[in-house]
Amino acid sequence: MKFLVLHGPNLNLLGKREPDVYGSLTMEEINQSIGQLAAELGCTVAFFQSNSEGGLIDAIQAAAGDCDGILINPAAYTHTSVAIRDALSAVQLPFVEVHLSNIHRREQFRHSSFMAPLAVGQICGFGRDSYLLGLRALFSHLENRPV
Ligand code: CA2
Repeated sequence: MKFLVLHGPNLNLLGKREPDVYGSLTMEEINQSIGQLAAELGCTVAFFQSNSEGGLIDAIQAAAGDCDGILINPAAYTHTSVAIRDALSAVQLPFVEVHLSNIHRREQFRHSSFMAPLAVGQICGFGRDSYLLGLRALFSHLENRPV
């Protein structure tokens, strides 16, 4: 099984700015943990980060036919992007939406997600563990899926 791990805008700054909100781990360190878990589970992961909507959409489209599912933190685009939602809907790949912070206990504008209604599920508030829990959930979802 192969998964695409997608990071949205500004997540490349993790560990370098605002550690009080998003923690002190860098995106590379989070990716390393995801890679370790993937090896334990026996699956493969590919990583991609973009600060642009188009970059993320191109990656989602390219995942069709190449990946079995997507683990995505759309970052601020969660709350704004119909285009990313449409791309996820078009490729018909199961995906899990993850967030480092608990978006539901933050500002009102972060409470809604254009992607969540299409997702297998959403995990937020656990920092790096949101990604690890998300990968486990996506993996189990696909393993248990009746053929
Ligand atoms: O909690 C999350 O994972 C978010 O997706 C992070 C987004 C935010 O817009 C969402 O509402 C929740 C922001 C990512 C920005 O990342 C930064 C990292 C370091 C310094 C500044 C921003």
